[in-house]
Parts: sequence; structure tokens; C-alpha cells
Amino acid sequence: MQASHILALWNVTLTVCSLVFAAVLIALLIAVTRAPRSSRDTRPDLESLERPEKRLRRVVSGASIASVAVLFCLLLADVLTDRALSRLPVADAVHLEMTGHQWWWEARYDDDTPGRSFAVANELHVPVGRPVIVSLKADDVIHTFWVPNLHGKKDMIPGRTSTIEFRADQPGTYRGQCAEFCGLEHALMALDVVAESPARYDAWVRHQRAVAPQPVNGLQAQGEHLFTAGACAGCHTVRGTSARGVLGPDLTHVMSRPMLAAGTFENTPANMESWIKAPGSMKPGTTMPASQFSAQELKALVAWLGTLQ
Ligand code: HEC
Ligand SMILES: [Cu+2]
Repeated sequence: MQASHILALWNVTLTVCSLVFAAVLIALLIAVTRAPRSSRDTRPDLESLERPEKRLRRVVSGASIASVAVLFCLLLADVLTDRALSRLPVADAVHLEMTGHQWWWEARYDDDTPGRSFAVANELHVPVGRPVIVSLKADDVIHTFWVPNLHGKKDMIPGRTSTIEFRADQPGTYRGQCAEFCGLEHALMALDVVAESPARYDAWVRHQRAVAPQPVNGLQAQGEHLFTAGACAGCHTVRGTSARGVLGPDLTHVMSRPMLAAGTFENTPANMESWIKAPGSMKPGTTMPASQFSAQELKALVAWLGTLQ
């Protein structure tokens, strides 16, 4: 809904500016074709300096007044758009909190009831037709939350909290992108906003609240152990296990995300394996370190992560 106001303002500005541009070009063409021709022998028309140029003066002052009036109308359109944007009714809004990290997005859906809060990464879900209020924070440097099909940009500034309010009126997946240069992998800092029917949204929330299942075979159990006893748990949380790290994305339902590492690659077992082995080769500069697992251990880890649906 917000984006449609911005689109309308853009269309008005584009139309007005194109018309003005065309008018100026036409005036220029007329001036060029109608100018008196002179040759080497023409004598300078010094009298023109004394002749009053009434018509010219009228045309120039008329054009100046018209320019000011047009600029004023654009200003008015701007102010009205701004007011329309801030008038989104926010009763019954979904609240969530997003934090920009180098180079991924953390989203928290907090709930007053303990045990109902959960966190996801790089993929928001929102219900269609309901306003969403997102608190924006940054962990390290300035990032900018920008989902062009929903709303304009809003900075995420370390040490400050700002908010952005929007409403998705059509179901669909809207791509977002960090819009403030934030370092090496700024270009690989994408996010998806999935707008879905309230029923599907509620089902998603219920699913995300659940904790991780127990491993059902030896390979998965080995993977869980490697994860919780190793470095992974220092940075990642998987609710339902002892892993409580907060430096990286919450992986409790990592398999529910089609893309990994902020839209960098598809979530397939092969990609997952290459990522754990050498994250820097898939996303140079990423803050997740490489690890030294044997091929068998990698297989166990990927098998267990695969249960985190
Ligand atoms: C020093 C902290 C740190 C350690 C240790 C670490 N990670 Fe990460 N991990 C991160 C960060 C930060 C990201 C986000 C990277 C990005 O998108 O640029 C990440 C991303 C991931 C992702 C992709 C998640 C998503 O939704 O995009 C997976 C899967 C993952 N890590 C698994 C592991 C596993 C398995 C281990 C242990 C072998 C591990 N990590 C160790 C910090 C860490
Ligand atoms: Cu960024």
C-alpha cells in the first residue's frame, strides 16, 4: 500500500518533468528557427537595444510564474504523499524486530509469552492485509532496509531504533536488498518478504515456534553432537538443543528457507556442505569461519541440519 503512493508520486513527477522538458525543447527549436539570419555584411542592429521588448518581457515573466507554480504543485504532491504514507492504520499490527548484520538479516518475532518468541534469518513472513511494524536496528555498521514493492528505504543505524510500517495487499514474495553500502558483501545481502493469507501466516508462525526434533538415527545424532559440542553452537542457536549462540542466524528451522546466506545460494544439501566446509569461497568476506571436518563428519552435520525443517 505504501509503495503505491510512492509510485503515484513518481508518475506525477515523471509526467510533469517530461512535459516541462518537452516544452523547453520546443521553445528552443522555435527560438533557433525564428532567429534573424545574418551574414558578414549585415550591420549590427543597435536600435534593438533601445526598443522596448514588451512581448518578450511578458513571455519570460509568464514562464517564470508557471515554473514556480509547477514546482509548488510538485511540492504539494510530495507533502500529500508523505502524509498518506504516515496514515497507515496500525491497529492490530504485527510487530517484529529486524537487525542488520554484516551481511545478513536477523528477524525476531517476539511474544510476551515466554517460549513463543522465535527468530528467523533473511526471510520475513507477513500476513496479507495487516499492517506490519518493524523495529530496525543494526549490529555493526549502517544498513538500509529496502523492499521496493512494499515501501521506501529506511536506515538501520547502530545504537538507534527506528521503525518502518507497511502493509502488503497482494500475496507474493517481495525481494528486499540492503540499500546502504555496508562492506564487502553488501551486494549479497538480500532478503525475501513472503506475504501470505492470514491462515497460512498463522500456520507458519506455529511451525516456527516449534523446537528442533530429536535425531532419529546415528548419523543425525553424530551431526547434532558435532554441532552442539563444536564451534557452531558458539554462534548459532537451535532451540531444543544446547546451542545458544547469537552471532549467526538462528538455525532452528533453517530448512524452511529456500535460500541461504542472505540470498547467496539455494538451500541444497550440496551447497550446505560446501558452505560449512568453506563459507568464504561461497561468500567471500563472510564472518562465518571455515571448519576442518572429515567428509564423513560433514555428511553427519548436513544430515542433522536436514532435520531442521
Ligand atoms: C564465528 C561464528 C560462526 C561459527 C563458529 C559458525 N557460524 Fe554459521 N554463520 C555465521 C554467520 C555470521 C552466518 C551468516 C553468514 C552470511 O549470511 O553472511 C552463518 C550462516 C550459517 C548458515 C546459513 C544460515 C542461513 O539461514 O543463511 C548455516 C547453515 C550455518 N551458518 C551453519 C554453521 C555450522 C554447521 C557451523 C559449525 C560447523 C557454523 N555455522 C559455525 C556464524 C558462524
Ligand atoms: Cu547491509
